[in-house]
Amino acid sequence: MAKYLVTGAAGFIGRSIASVLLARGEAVRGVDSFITGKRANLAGLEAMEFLEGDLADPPVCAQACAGVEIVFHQAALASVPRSVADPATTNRNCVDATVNLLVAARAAGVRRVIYAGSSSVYGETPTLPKHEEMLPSPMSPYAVAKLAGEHYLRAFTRVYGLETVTLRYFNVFGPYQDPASHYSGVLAIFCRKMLAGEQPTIYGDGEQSRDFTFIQNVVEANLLAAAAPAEKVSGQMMNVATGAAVTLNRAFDVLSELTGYRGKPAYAEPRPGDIRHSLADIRRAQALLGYMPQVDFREGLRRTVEWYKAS
Ligand code: UD2
Repeated sequence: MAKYLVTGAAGFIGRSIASVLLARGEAVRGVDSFITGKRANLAGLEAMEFLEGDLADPPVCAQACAGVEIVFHQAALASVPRSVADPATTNRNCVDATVNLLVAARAAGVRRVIYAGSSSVYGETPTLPKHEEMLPSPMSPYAVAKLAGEHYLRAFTRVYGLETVTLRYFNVFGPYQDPASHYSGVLAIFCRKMLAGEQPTIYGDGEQSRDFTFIQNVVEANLLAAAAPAEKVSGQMMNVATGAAVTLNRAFDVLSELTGYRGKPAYAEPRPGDIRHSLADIRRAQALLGYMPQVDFREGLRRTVEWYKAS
């Protein structure tokens, strides 16, 4: 019987967590609807018990949670512009799915749920770095949905005693991130295009910045959140990032070096719902989890480019 459940196991972050758990010899179940997850991402995860299904269907959640002790809830429709184009579908796949999962987790006697939160919940507030005491100010339907999920987790801790932890990820990138959709993360899109010799487009002037976080740091934070004592972490939310901001223009320059791309980027209108600057204060995750980012932006990007080249 699986001890761990990874939702969104055919997605970028989910498959990365599952892979490390399996390498440790853990019994893992994965669930994915393939709305954005890819079958190809399951390669190498053959030891995982896999369930195809949509968490917006309560019976799928019940089946997924049966016998499980710890859930890594990574399934989501992760994209600001997708949520701007279709808020109801984002709500279904982020909010309904999360509530259904929590109800099933409680019914199945799951001990802890770790949730993929998002830096987008901070919104366009001038304070930098963003720290967890700040009042959230979500700007996009996606940010609202991610924040609603956090609140549901906390409510389930308060009213039912389910252990929950929210990790607010800041712009995660790395191997297995889908580069092919226009809803993909910017670094994945740029890697694919620049390796193919195609011109990438920067929305806005390129001076917007992000605390781009390499996947390995995020996986590590999840494992720490699973192992931390409940009295320290249950009902808490914390930033998971590197604590360093990089502008898109700078990211483009580093990628030019790493990919050998010789051209200039195209510039287009800024994207609606976009945030200008995002940078995390990571002291809470350091204090509560002992989290320290192991891989910095440049090294992470180097590994990512190597991976896209090889795949
Ligand atoms: C948000 C969250 C992030 C995560 C993610 C899920 C913030 C600060 N971050 O990421 O934590 O939850 O949503 O999807 O809210 N861009 C271009 N060219 C492109 C694609 C994007 O210039 O081809 C720009 C885009 O306009 C934005 C930046 O790159 O200014 C980053 O965009 P993104 O879609 O990679 O991620 P973002 O910041 O919306």
